[in-house]
Amino acid sequence: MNVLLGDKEFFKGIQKIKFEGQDSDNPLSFRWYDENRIVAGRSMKDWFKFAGAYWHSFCGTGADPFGESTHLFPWDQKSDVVERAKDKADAAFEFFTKLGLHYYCFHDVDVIDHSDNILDNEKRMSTITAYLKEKQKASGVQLLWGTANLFSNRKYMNGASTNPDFLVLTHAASQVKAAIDATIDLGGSGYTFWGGREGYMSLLNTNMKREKDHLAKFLQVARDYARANGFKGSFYIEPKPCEPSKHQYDYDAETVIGFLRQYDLLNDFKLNLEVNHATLAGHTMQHEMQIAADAGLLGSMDANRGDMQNGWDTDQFPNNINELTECMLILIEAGGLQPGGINFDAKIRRNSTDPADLFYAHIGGMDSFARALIVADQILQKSDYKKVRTNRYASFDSGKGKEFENGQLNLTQLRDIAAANGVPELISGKQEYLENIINRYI
Ligand code: XLS
Ligand code: NI
Ligand code: NI
Repeated sequence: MNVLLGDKEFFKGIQKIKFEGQDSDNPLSFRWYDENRIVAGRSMKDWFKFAGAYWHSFCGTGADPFGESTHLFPWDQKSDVVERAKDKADAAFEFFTKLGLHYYCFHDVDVIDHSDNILDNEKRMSTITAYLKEKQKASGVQLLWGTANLFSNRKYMNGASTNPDFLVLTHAASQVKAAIDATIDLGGSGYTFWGGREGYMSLLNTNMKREKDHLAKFLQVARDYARANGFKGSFYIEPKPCEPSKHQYDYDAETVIGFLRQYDLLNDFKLNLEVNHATLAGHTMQHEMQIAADAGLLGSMDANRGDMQNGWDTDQFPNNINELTECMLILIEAGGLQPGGINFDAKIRRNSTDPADLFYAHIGGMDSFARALIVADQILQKSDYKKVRTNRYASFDSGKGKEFENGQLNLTQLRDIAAANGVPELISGKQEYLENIINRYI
């Protein structure tokens, strides 16, 4: 008997997924992701710290506004709350172990059902935390980050920490406190805030300034509580512009950075960026990553992709090598995610109903990242991609350009330089040349 699986096995017939290389015909193998392979000075495992998302993989039933569940989970059958939660944990850890995921992430309500009773919920959370701790110990799988779901319960329909009703805010606080306790107890390296309903549906009934002040206060007290209780990890804000609210205060990376600066939270909070949220905000993921990296706040990442034809958060598994290669260029140049990893905040489709589908989805995502990392490393080592970009700014490297950068020239002096030097030449931005480099190394 396998000690990890005990007497139950949820993904029967699926063995540990191995790296078999590009020539393998086995769809249940990695073709690119070879966890110990060193790329740009670090193992793939360390670059990525891939994490499973409890909510999509073990709770997402496939139900949509038009239809009932299609994912009928064998771990969701028992009537006893704790027994059901343990079955789910068993299934989750069986999956993480078979796939070779060394990390996972959860919301409080993913790991165990919650009721309307705060005391009851605290008890439930500590019971399941003790169980998860055993599972972590037996498998070596670690908690990347924890979070509280402050958006599904009906009491949060007007927001959680930005709710106009103070009592609702206190309920959110009770959940965050218990989720932070669980995260600390499980040795989590991060704690995430995604503000699903922290925003508004209509400005007609909203005092935006007051709501943002409340959000900041809430983050401050959560931070203070966690630090006082020994949490050394990073807090993350996960930007998203809308959905479910019309407008969310954590709109995009730049907006969140401005907010963190305004409320003096930059020392404790970093960004957890998500691909599909970037595209919803009208950006590329590359844009969001570069903004965060430039601010030293590239903390963690939720991997997925949107649908080109639809404007919502479809959370599909990543498979676009071009897009990921551009992201990996930024990741390598930034020195990686600090201190987070890559969480598969992605869901298999409603009609993907074979137990193996969850494996295919993750294998595809992990292989896409691995291949993109290898390609990006080749580009950085072998091509003149970096040089082309650096050279565009050469006029600021010395002489008057350098003086300007150093703040040594005033507006009149700048005018005089223009008058003395004539009309600027047209200098190509070489976009297509650079785009071809990406494709060449793929
Ligand atoms: C929803 C978010 C959510 C967060 C965690 O769009 O991506 O899943 O990652 O609360
Ligand atoms: Ni997410
Ligand atoms: Ni999302």
